[in-house]
Amino acid sequence: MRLDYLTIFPDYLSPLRLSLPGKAIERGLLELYVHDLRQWAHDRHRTVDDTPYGGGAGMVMKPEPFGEAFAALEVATSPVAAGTTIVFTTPSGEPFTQRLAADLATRERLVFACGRYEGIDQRVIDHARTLAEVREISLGDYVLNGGEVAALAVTEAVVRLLPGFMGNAESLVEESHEDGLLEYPVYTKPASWQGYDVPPVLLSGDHGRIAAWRRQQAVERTALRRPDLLHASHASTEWPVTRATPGDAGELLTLTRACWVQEALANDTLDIPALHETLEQITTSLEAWDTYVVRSAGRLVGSVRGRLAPAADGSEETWWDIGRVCVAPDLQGRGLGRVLLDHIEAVAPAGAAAYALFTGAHSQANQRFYKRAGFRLRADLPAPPGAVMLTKPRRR
Ligand code: 6GU
Repeated sequence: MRLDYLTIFPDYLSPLRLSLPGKAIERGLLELYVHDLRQWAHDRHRTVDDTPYGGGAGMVMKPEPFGEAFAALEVATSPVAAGTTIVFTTPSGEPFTQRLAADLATRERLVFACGRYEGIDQRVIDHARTLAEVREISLGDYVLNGGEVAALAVTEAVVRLLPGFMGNAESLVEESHEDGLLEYPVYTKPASWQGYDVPPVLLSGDHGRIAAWRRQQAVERTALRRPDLLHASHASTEWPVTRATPGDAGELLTLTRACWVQEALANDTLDIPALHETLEQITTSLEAWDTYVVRSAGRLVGSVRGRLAPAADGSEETWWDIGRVCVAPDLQGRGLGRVLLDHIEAVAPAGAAAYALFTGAHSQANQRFYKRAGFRLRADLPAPPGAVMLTKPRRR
């Protein structure tokens, strides 16, 4: 992985050479370059900011130095979705999460643009989107003086996920984090310290009881400190998947439209045919497809469907075509997509030799999701314009 940083305070990023990224550099897993943005400011004072059009407090970072920097660092990739992500650290960005870190860890190159003052001229971000994938990321709901600390935090979270950086044991811990619960409390020797005893169950040697205790502790902690997470993480075990009925058609239409619109925006596509599907078509499709839905607090929040079809590779096999894996936009990233995918695979009839599905050719996040679930890209098989096929052999 290659990391570039654009900042007016290069020294602020010197911790990158220490500890974790430092080790990754030594091992050849990482190349890292910190650039002083002022080298692309050419007036006598090497000015990088100016007053905001329309008035208001503070200063705005000028577009030209960033523009020159992107050109000098050759950040453009083609297609735009491939390889490189430009990260703008800003308090008005999307919240930084473990999931986002995992996503960034799959990229070949990250270019961090650290904002200072009141922000960066919007045209820099608009321009960046024509060069590479762009993420605007915030650490949380508070304001730092600049994006440098955020870039450090994002870097540390991403680098520790790079393949080959940490042992397998740690990557498994990562998985458990991703189940959306806070960590359970941990203890080490001595068993008794200043009158405080380690919970006896941990000394019992009974791994089943230990696992159950830890799970319960994690749930209790999460309920106390982050009830917002608990709702979601519980959902992965409590979201019941049920067969769709004709009465679900209206909500299915709403849900799939929300997903398609999101997909269209993510792919810079103005239109996709499925957006025009009517209520009647959805209702009729319930006969041709085995469709399943998930409800949370009464609301339809997930859908998936499957049907048997001749294999797309021209063999004599029958495949299980999977479609419409949709998760309500506000519940994405919490495991519901995986619940739906696991379910539709599990209900495939005995005759199916493989699973097959289409996703957007430029939907990096979708493709990563399916790859993590065992699907492989099939460039050798036909797909509608703008889409790619992925398949996964059925395990028996
Ligand atoms: Cl990424 N930047 C700034 N300036 N403040 C923040 C932040 C980022 N995340 C939280 N607060």
